Amino acid sequence: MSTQSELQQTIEDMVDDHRGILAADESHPTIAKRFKAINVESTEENRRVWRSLLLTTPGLGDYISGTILFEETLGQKGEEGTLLPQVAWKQKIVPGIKVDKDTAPLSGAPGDLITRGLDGLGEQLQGYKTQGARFAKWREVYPIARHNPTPLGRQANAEMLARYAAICQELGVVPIVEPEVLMECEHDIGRCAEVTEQVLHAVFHALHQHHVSLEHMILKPNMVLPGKACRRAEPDEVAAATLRVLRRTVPAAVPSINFLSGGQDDEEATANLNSINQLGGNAPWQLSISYGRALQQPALRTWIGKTENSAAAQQALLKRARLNSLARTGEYDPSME
Ligand code: 5MM
Repeated sequence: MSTQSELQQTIEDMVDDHRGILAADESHPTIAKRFKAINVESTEENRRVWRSLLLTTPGLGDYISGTILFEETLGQKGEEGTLLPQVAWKQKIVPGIKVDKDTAPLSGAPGDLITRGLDGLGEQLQGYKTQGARFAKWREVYPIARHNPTPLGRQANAEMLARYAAICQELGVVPIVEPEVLMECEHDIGRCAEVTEQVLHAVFHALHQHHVSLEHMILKPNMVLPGKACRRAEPDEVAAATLRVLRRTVPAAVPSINFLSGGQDDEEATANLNSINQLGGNAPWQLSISYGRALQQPALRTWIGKTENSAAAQQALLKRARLNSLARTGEYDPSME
């Protein structure tokens, strides 16, 4: 199969009008934090058990079309001895891989960050492909402050995302491009809109310069939200602000926009997606999810590391996946919770 056909097939398998992506790609420090909250130690075996529980949830493939995995998970097996990427694909959930590493301060731009991991990425991706990964994900992180992100920060981060995406596509791997403007700040929704618009503008400029095929990528942005220290915005306000920014910056050739949840609670993230789809019904892209916490948190709190809670935890995951699927068509209502 040519790389072009591989890319097209993966997009067709991942993008439709009712499913979304499950982000289960927490790095070791992040999963340790999530497990600590439920008093579970982050051992390789516990991570395997948890991620196997997620991917073997009966019916999950009705609502989830792709899952982002961490490197370790690609080589782990479920209880029946099947490799987890194959377990996912049994339910028509396309397995993918997080390839970004940690972040570091960006020299010359105090307050801005840059993500590491580009060295040797091509070789790594070839290995991940043999393990079943058909798409990849790279996240750049943008904290908001009075002078951040700086123009240099926006440009350098966009360049990284574009170089990563071009490498992926050369190898027939669909890139998820994730520029995350953080919520953990004190800004209002207007400032988030301003920054997100600048960031996405720089990202699509860089993608164009690096000849990235927009038809064969997925954008994973933040919603436009006030910082956590501010009052919470209503879903219709979030939807209007988010769609305004996306319409100004994201070309219609991009097939799907899959939001991260970014620290919103699970019901808030579903309500916001619902309003975005109600208001954006005529948008040129699918408007979907690539949630980590907002899909996993209720299941994690139900599981608390105990085998006897596994089935209930899977039901909790399935409920969030189903409600977010309803939100894809604007049919979610908080009374369904
Ligand atoms: C922003 O984080 C991504 C989406 O998760 P949320 O919906 O919870 O915001 C997520 O895919 C993230 O990139 C991974 O969990 C990896 O994060 P770390 O911080 O471990 O690299």
